[in-house]
Amino acid sequence: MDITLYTAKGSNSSERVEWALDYKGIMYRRIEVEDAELKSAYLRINHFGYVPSLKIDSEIITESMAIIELLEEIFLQHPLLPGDSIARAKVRQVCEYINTTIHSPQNRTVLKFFNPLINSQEVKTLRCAWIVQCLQKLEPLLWKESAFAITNQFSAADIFIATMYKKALQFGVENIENFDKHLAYLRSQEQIRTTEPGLADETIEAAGAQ
Ligand SMILES: N[C@@H](CCC(=O)N[C@@H](CS)C(=O)NCC(=O)O)C(=O)O
Repeated sequence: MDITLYTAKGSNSSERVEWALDYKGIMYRRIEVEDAELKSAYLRINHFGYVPSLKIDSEIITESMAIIELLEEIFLQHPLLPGDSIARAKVRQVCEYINTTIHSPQNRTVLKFFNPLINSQEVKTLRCAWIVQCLQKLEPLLWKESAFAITNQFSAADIFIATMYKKALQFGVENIENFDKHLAYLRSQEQIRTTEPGLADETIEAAGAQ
């Protein structure tokens, strides 16, 4: 199978897919789309102008959740959705909340549509406040059975939460204790840590900053 991931620098939704691909040990080509290309050449790949897109042989699939579900169906190794139906629905519930409620209104095109005059500092402030408020709402549903978000296994829910929380930290949100603990727990597991997108770069940057 010939697989290509179209991503962009700093793309939260693409990181989810990248983590899923790497965690499952799937071979793929990674193409980083430049900002200007999102509104030009790349529209031939994804007419919404969004990343991620995944090309599987001649088919192109968009939407991170749909892509991860597809990977889960094709590549059975290292599952990211639990076998039990209720547990699976609970994982999807977390993913959908993050994808549709937390992430969608932060999309640049959405923010600009509703407020064309919004400047980048206002965008950042709004995004931080929204992420923190929503993560706090999500918190009571998490970590009931283990230090993983749902059940006692790593799942797509852990990926969606950790990538969203990392984005919040990059924007300057103050640390939230339980989300810090979650991230630290994930990083204590070798297969999860070694497949986390950007972690190697962060570690190099942190070492350089000392
Ligand atoms: N619901 C979509 C969201 C895709 C999305 O919002 N992608 C952002 C990057 S994280 C994007 O391509 N934005 C382009 C832009 O803002 O111009 C998914 O899960 O894939």
